Amino acid sequence: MTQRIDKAFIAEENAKLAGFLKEDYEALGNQLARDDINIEDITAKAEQFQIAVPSWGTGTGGTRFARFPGEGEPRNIWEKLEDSAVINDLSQCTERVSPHFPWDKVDDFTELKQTSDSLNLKWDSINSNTFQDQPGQAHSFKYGSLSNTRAESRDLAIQHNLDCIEWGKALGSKTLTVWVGDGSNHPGQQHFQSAFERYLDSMKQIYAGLPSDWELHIEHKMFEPAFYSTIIQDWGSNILAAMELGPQAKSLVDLGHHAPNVNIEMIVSRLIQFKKLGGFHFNDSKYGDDDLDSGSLHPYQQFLIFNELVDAQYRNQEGFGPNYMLDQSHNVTDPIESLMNSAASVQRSYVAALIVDRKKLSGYQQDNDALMASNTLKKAFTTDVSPILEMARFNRGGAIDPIAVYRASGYRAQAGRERPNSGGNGSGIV
Ligand SMILES: [Mn+2]
Repeated sequence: MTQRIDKAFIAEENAKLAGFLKEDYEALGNQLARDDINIEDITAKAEQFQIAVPSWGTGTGGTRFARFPGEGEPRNIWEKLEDSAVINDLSQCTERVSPHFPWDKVDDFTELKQTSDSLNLKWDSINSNTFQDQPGQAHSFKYGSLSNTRAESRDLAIQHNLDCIEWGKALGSKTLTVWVGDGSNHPGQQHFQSAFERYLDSMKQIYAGLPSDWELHIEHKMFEPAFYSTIIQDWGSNILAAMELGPQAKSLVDLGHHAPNVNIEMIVSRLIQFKKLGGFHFNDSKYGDDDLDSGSLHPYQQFLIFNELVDAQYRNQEGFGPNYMLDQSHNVTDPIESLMNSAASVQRSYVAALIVDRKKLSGYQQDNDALMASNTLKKAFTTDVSPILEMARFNRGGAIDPIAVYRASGYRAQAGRERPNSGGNGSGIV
């Protein structure tokens, strides 16, 4: 097993930066105090923030053209857990891993749970996979899974999701996320209503197998692999399905799964209002489902989404408690570095949203003072909250500068020596 990064090494590296952090933290604390914000309160909340890492994100991603494997890629779920542990040890906000089945399927789930426990990791939402055929599969998903016209294919897809629930129970998960590639590529290929009825009928059978303390998250996506229509195309189809299924069914928002320029933060608000926001897949994009690193292109959009989330928290909105997860594809960076960077980027949006003056904002909204309302958000967004993020990590025993410590540790080179023959490992192209 690859050695994790030693705690003493993290402390040694932190010692080089602790003096600067103290100065920066004090300066920011004084700045926030002018607006009656206690920096310690914000830091305490930052320390509680958690975002899950996708197991498949620890390997190099790819496109439909090619995949360029990286050095020392994890070859199985055990090695994905090792990398996830490194990410969490340094970042201190990624204690949960979201698995994808059957890619991460093992013979002994008790052993897998024991391993994750030993690495201080927990399990987030279980992701089922009915968007590809497995070797030797009796009935194909070529023309859809849960909405397939043939009952044999639908039954296979339903059973796989029920299996995922059983595996998830063994791991201590409480959520099943269902995304299907079902749809059509030609006008007329599919009868829209009949296909949606078949999908709902299948989902009802999965919902019936859900333990009472679990949630079923439905993920929408407007295109790909079906390019004319998809069964759960948008948040409208998504919430309709969730409402049809029942209170344990909620909608999941993947930032890259919308039409260009859609106002995602408003969708988030609507889903919160009707107790249907289940969770997020964070990533960023310029054109479509690019799966770029979170906050790399549209940090303000990410902040505006968190503005809605923190607002719901602030108002103690009933039924609010979404799962946060990264869902990215790392093609040209070290996945461990990208995941640490992205987790911190999402955490930054959360912290910035915490320092929005909500009383003032509400007053400006009531008075229709558009400029000052907008400036109130901008003021929080443009405040550099880096010292809070660094202090939160430092207080929890993580790294003040995770990327620098990771690079200094030589972990990747060591993984390269210990994990030869990287190849088809179920990473990336999702
Ligand atoms: Mn996703």
